[in-house]
Amino acid sequence: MAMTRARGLRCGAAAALVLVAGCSVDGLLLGELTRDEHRQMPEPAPVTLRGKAPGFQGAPLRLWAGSSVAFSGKVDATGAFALQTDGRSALVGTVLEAQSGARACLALVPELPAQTSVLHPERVIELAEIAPGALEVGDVSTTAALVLLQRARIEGRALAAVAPSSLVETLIDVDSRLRSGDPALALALLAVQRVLAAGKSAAAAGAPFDVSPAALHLLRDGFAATSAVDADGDGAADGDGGRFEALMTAAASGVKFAACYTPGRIKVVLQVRLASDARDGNCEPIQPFLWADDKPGAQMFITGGVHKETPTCVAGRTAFCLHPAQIDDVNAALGNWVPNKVQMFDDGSHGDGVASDGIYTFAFDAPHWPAVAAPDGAGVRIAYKFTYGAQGQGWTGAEEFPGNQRILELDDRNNDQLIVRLDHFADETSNKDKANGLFTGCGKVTWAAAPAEGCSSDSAERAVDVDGDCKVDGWPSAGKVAPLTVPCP
Ligand SMILES: [Ca+2]
Ligand SMILES: [Ca+2]
Ligand SMILES: [Ca+2]
Ligand SMILES: [Ca+2]
Repeated sequence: MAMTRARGLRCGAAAALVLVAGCSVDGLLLGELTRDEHRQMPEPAPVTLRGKAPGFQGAPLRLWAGSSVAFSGKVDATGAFALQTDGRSALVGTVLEAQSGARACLALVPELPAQTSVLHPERVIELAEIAPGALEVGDVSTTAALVLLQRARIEGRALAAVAPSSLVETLIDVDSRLRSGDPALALALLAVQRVLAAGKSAAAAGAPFDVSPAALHLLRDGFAATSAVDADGDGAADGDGGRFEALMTAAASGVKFAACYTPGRIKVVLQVRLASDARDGNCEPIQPFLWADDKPGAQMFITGGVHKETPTCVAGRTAFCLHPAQIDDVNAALGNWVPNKVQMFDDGSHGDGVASDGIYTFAFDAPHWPAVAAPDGAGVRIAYKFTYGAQGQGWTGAEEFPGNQRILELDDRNNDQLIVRLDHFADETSNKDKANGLFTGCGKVTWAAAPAEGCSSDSAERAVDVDGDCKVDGWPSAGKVAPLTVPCP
């Protein structure tokens, strides 16, 4: 009876907001509600992460998401903990830290799920069940966490940008190799144990580890200097975190993020940088507001769809082609050429790597095959354009340039199972299709499989210059977007 009553109330509340998937209780998924920004949604019950951190009785606990603390709690007097999250956030690639003075232990948490419904009761999840090797937060889990963190740093990725299933597989691999005495991992474990021992020194100051992606060293220089730690065991105090870092890098170089990828589909990450100091492909300053208005409160949007030169499936071509339903899906994801409808994000959400860095992100899933595998070398091709304006506004005063579109072939050039394309807003020298301003080009842009003499084929993902010195810096970071994976067989 009570349940029926609760359902009735729930339904009424939802109907009073905006219609979401009808008024069925089962349709009241948090994802739906949060996506549509229903502010008055009821709070879900918390999700609680439970585990053991022996030796850290009474110590504070922090759950790090990148460089910020997502949730915090405390280890109890018996060395156990129950860290409560709000049940609203699905946390991927976080690092749990128990810290007592200058001692700290870590555990990598591949994925801490959100509640799937506001009706679910509090959910308790055991750390050991979701983080292989983390039976307790101790030296072994610390070593595994640091090695995976270092692996991600080597690859220029955030832990959150590695698929949770890959983190799980890799933790299993690292844990089994730690137990079987893999030499590089054994040295890493020994280094962690020396850091833990050095943390007991009265002179040691501060938390030993820095798990933020931008950390200079995983072992803080300040800790190394005050604790006189000898992580590499050469008999001399290290002085800074460099020796520890080298050991973690050596261990991480033998580790790979194991993953099996979703066949036939790929995650596409479109990014645009809006900045006054950006330079175009001619090394000339870009004027971001040549066509768009620089209005207060304007937001970044993307729109586009499947390019008409994408092979479609017909009687004579049944592979390396798109079916009408697939074309409709991609068109819908990209906003089907309606301007100022599909918002991009620069607040660290929706896969955006860094909040407020002027790089806006939009990520979606698309059908995919390697272009080189197709008989005519054609992959899935899309066209798109950025607009900077108000939700629902038309093209005028919002689009980066009129009469043109940007073109992109979904071809994974750096083999990271992602298509990542970083453009500068209003850059008329990049993949702008018709009136292209690149001095070394021919005024238009071609597909890679159909090059034309003197023309640019800047129509795929590519390495970029992000700091405006006109020298390419490398592949753009995918931010927090992970490849599409399936559990490995
Ligand atoms: Ca040393
Ligand atoms: Ca950003
Ligand atoms: Ca790629
Ligand atoms: Ca550069």
